[in-house]
Amino acid sequence: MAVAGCASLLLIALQLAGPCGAAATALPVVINTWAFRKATETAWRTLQLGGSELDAVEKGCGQCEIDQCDGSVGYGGSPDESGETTLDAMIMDGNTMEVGAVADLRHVKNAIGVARKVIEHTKHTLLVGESASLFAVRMGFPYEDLTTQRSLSMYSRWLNQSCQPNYWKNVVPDSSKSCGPYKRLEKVSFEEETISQRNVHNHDTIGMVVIGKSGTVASGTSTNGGVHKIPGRVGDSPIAGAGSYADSTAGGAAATGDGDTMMRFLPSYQAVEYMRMGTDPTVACQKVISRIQKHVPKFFGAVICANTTGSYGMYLAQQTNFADPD
Ligand code: SD4
Repeated sequence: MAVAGCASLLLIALQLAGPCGAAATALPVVINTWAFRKATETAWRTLQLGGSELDAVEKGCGQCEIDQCDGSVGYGGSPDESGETTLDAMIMDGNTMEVGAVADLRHVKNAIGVARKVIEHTKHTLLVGESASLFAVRMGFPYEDLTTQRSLSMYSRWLNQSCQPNYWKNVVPDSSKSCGPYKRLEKVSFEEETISQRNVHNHDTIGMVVIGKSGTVASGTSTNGGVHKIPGRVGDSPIAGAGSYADSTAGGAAATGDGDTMMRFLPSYQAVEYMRMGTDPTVACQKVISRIQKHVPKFFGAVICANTTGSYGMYLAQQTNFADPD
């Protein structure tokens, strides 16, 4: 049996047969954001070895956490304003509609593994912060430092350039020129963001959709979020319907990009709903991106979509005036 691989900068897919892209119709299918091929292959292998769709998502995204994919997944990336790496992840079962998620997870590397334990060992959906870390330790995950030489030097470079860029506004001292600590300005102005720090170079979350032979859908994400984020910030990735969504009666979708914007629109949920109505996956992805662009033209992000026949597609909103952080 030949496995057809299909890769671009934004989407990688593995499927038993059929041409790359939206016309393919074979199950199972594994798709994920970005060119994280090892993650795709790990998920695929998991299915071939008899693992479930959830196992495949967990192992596939977990591979990226081990590999620190593009520095945007796993430990040692995206230091926040205090220099710490924190992780967001989720996993969703499209049969039972159960979700397990962790956000602002500290000191534990395998975020999607912990998210899976939230499904298996709790009646909750989302655990956050240091309390999520304590839960992880109870579940047997090691408690360790997520800082690396790379994240330390990113952090000190940022301090040396007056904490630029950052995510503050309407504060004193002027956050576009100086480091904090900041205090709020009495007069709040609503100026448009001029230069975005979110772009194709620093937003490489893994989002994955796996559809098994029988049409069972699972999805998941894992990320270390935005570089130099304000401590406590949680993005779209651990939020069901935002970071990813799975429904075995329709399909699955996952998002990558500017989570602060994307989470307001629940693009993964919306894309699955379009596919439920019969919309082609590429068009479903495009429609949800266009809806966000109507409100936030400069937003950067992408969505990948797959339906239960094994067709898949993606759409990318790429702004052109971004600043390269490196
Ligand atoms: C976030 N959406 O935390 C994530 C980052 C990301 O590709 O997608 N990177 O906003």
